[in-house]
Amino acid sequence: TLFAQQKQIFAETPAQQKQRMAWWTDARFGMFVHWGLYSLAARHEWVKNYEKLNDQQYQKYFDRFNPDQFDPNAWAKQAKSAGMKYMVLTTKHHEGFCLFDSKYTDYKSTKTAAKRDLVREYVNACRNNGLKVGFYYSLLDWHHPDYTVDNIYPTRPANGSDSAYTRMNVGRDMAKYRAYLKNQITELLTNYGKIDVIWMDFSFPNKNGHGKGKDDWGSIELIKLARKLQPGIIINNRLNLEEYRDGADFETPEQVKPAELEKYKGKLWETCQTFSGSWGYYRDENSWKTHRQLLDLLITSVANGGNLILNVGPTARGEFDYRANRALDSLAYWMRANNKAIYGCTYAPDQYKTAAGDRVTYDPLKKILYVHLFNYPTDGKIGLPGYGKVKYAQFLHDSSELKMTTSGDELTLVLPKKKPIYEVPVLQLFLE
Ligand code: FUL
Repeated sequence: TLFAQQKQIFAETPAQQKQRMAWWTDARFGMFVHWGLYSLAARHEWVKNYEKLNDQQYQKYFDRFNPDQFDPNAWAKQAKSAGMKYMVLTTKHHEGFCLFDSKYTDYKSTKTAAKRDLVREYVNACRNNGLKVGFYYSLLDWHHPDYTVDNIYPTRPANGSDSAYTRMNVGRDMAKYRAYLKNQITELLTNYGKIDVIWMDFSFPNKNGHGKGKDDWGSIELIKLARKLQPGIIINNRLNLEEYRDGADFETPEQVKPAELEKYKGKLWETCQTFSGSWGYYRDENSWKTHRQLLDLLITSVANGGNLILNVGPTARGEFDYRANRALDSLAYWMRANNKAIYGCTYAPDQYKTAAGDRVTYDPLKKILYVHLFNYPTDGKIGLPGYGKVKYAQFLHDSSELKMTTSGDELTLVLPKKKPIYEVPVLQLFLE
């Protein structure tokens, strides 16, 4: 099989991998945090690239960085109360600014008015709140003098022709940049205790014409290093290592619609999603997802056997946007009552279908089905064909009994005509 032909760089069987990742597959829900100098520009984390800002033009954000309201404990509390079990913070995004005290650069938070290792405080806050700790780390670096720009992801010169890129790369030494990556990954995975997830972003050498081999970030070396320094760590798939079966642990469908998640069924995956259209704080972005859309993403992820990581872009002062807080509070309210239908759950055995729009999740250890009613019936009943084996039924949020009758393989439940207060009420159906 293809699987057997794939090269192995980490001595682990699939069963061991499953065990190593058990907390993550149970957790189902995490928080991404994109924070950096772009938070001051407040108009997308790619602003340096999109607006073709050079280092001098971008320098003002470094000079003005002063996150006086930074309180990672407050972040972690918000994540925890929303029912999230892990966090992933951008220790360095594409702009190159480090939120940690790296020995290998001065482009870091300790050299700004913040004067602090923000990553260290974040790590402590996660641990103090019982959350698993994740690091995002960008392989792209629009600041490093040896990072080789290319045709697709450079800070483009305004009239960027191919020869202009070639000229920009004169004197840049990718080997030195590779050493920098290794050094920083070593710092991150050595100086902060046990790290649970590393989310490297992103390397696609030889793909789509990108790099044509010359921009190799040394992905295999980085993966080996990460596995050596933190044997329990979970690694995402953005290091272009698909031929190495244990190079990556999970797939990362980005900003996909709920309907597209079905094709990942049976794999290990986490969909990353923004509350609005940007990862970094974007003051004037107004396309915020509704509570219902967020629940759809969460529930549909679990119903297809995956995780959801929702992103917050804190302001330059270090606080969550009030719009993010409001969305998180609504999720907290729903999760408090309904999280049993999320944690440890996955897709249900095939026979359990739902009406269009509704979803079903399943707890395989407890043998409990959870039917998520996106379209609540107002006629006082619901028919569920294929659910004839159900032994007992109740609402999840208050454990109130739902009277049931079975005829053949169809289950019929009596529901109150008035929809419960939750945006998506959940039926809890016991198979044993
Ligand atoms: C992308 C990045 O370019 C975005 O800025 C963001 O970090 C997202 C999670 O991954 O590839």
